[in-house]
Amino acid sequence: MTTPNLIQKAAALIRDSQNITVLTGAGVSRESGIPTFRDALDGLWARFNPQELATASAFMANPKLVWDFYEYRRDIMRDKSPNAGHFALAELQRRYPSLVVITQNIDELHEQGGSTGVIHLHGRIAGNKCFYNCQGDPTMVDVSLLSWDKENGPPACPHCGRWVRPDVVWFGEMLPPAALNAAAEALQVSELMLVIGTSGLVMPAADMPMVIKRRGGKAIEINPDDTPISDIADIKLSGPSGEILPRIVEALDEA
Ligand code: BV8
Repeated sequence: MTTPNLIQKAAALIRDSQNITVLTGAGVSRESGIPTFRDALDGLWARFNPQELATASAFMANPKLVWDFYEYRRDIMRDKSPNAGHFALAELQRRYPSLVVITQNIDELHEQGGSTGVIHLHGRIAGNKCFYNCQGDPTMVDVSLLSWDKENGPPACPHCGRWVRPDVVWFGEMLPPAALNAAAEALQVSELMLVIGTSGLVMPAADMPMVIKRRGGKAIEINPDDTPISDIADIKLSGPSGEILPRIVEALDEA
């Protein structure tokens, strides 16, 4: 449980910072009802390890299985709404317009909660593209315009007839250069990073708090559990982000 004076300390760090970066993971969407990436999958997906499904080799080996895995997750995400944590981050950005949200999440709840300029390191599940980017990287495909037999898995690219895939970054794939460059630019000038709802296991995102620390900056972690980032955080706020972030915003108004 996070004590009030830790919240006050976090608020003081925020007040003293000019360029704040925020790195979020699946935990920030947990209170919206979206299971985290490493939450146990349920139903017919319970026997799968998401990390093994989120790869190009798994998709090439069994395009229907991987396509259906993302359709399952899209169905879960479809009717979910931002939670108090997303709204609090948007309020923070209104007060500190130079604040940059860097997310590992493939949902768009930050945008729906009012955050702007969100950097998606791992893509967005709502988008699809040609697996071969046949018209250039990325060759986005609007599958709502296509009709295909869903029993066969992914639709065919309307340009080249080969597979369409979700517009997310799979393990072993490079992150989108534009997102990586935008994140690097933000990290270069940031004195403070809020690290929220990530297990800190996936590179290169998980190294970003260290980039800030190596430059003499500070890190605040918000997570009910301990992670590799907890060891380097200047302040560790243990608890759900949907509860802690609004308390931090409130504390900004106190003396
Ligand atoms: C790359 C999109 C260069 C898909 C994701 C061997 C071969 C190839 C690569 C590697 C290798 N060894 C290492 C690598 C690099 C690899 C990597 O880091 N692997 C790790 C696992 C060892 N990284 C990559 O491959 C990256 N690319 O490095 O390119 C390269 C290229 C070729 C070869 C080498 C290098 C690409 C990584 C992107 C993978 N795609 N997502 C999809 O979602 O299906 S990553 C996936 O994990 C998630 O989507 C998410 O983005 C990411 C991190 O997960 P979290 O967001 O942290 O979620 P998690 O469930 O883990 O944790 C949730 C946390 O929330 C927990 O701590 C929990 O306590 C907390 N929480 C719970 N409730 C709350 C809460 N917090 C706050 N409030 C709450 N209420």
